[in-house]
Amino acid sequence: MQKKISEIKEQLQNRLNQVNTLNELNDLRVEFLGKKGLITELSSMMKDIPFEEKKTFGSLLNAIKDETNDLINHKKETLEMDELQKKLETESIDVTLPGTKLTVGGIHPLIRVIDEIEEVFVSMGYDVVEGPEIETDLYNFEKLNLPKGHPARDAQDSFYITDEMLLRSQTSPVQARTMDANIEKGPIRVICPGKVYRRDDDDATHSHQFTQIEGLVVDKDISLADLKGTLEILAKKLFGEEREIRFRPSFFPFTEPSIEVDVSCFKCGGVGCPICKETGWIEILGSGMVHPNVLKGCGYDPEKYTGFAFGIGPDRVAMLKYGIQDVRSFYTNDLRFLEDFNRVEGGE
Ligand code: 2U9
Repeated sequence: MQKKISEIKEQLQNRLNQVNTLNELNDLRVEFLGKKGLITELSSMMKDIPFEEKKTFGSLLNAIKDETNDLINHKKETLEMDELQKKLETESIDVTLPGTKLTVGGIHPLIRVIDEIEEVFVSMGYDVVEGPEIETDLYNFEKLNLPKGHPARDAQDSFYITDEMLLRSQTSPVQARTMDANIEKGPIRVICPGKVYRRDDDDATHSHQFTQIEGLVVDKDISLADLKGTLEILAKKLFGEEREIRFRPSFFPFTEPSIEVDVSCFKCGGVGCPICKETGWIEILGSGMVHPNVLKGCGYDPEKYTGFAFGIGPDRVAMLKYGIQDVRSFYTNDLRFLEDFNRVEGGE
């Protein structure tokens, strides 16, 4: 019997040395201590042992059971520790590694200019109003004193969808809608930024899609002096406090008188350089006093109310301010252009 126990012990030790996983260890436990295990089988021999030896045999049996349990449990602990160690090694986090860089978008140059202009006018109490890009002939032309047959509504210049619908060719219909919608026919102070569309062959200075910001003030006793003071503030905020503006007579169907506005060159200060084509002045804005027909057409009495309006092209302003040579770069979404611009303009 002693021999048998020694054999089992030796066998257990050999098998334990071969075990590498917890699953294998479980199989081994069944093999030795399970219902049909080697040690359990040994217990069944008790009935054949002479009475006087039963006690010794029982003690040996208990001892080998305890020893086997201890050895298996110890092996279990070792395997569990190994597993944990492996996990710690493979899943460890190196806190000194540099973080994953998140790509953050920048603000588009046109939006920067639009934001800047909006800020100037919002600080003077204007509302920012947006409107539809698909417009009716009525609001895009008719209400703006552009009757049918006027050269500016020539199909060459606009994208007509039907006889009565088109992609707006200017943001002016938004102001016309604002006047119409004002039930009390009271004062208005708005700027209207947005995309506009004209049939044009795209090149470095022309785009069939571009942006505009138009402004409209309607109130009692609004004069050209108000227009001049307002646009002077805008020019200084956009191009520097030393800037001056000058008026030149012009013609727009929706304003009378109509005025083009030049700003003294921000590059040379007015002495002449390539940016201002040696004139010292840069043409920036169109403006004028709202035509009485436009006021009337939108429900305002031109005897009681006057107003001024202006339009500015953020594309042109951005090109001048940031030295951008090709208007198409605003619309082609070339990341090299946008990223380059963001670096210059206080991105990363
Ligand atoms: C209403 C009444 C009057 C808006 C005006 C201009 C002059 C103008 C151009 C400047 C640069 C367009 O983007 S641009 O090419 N705009 O010259 N716009 S007055 O006059 C209005 C608009 C709406 C109801």
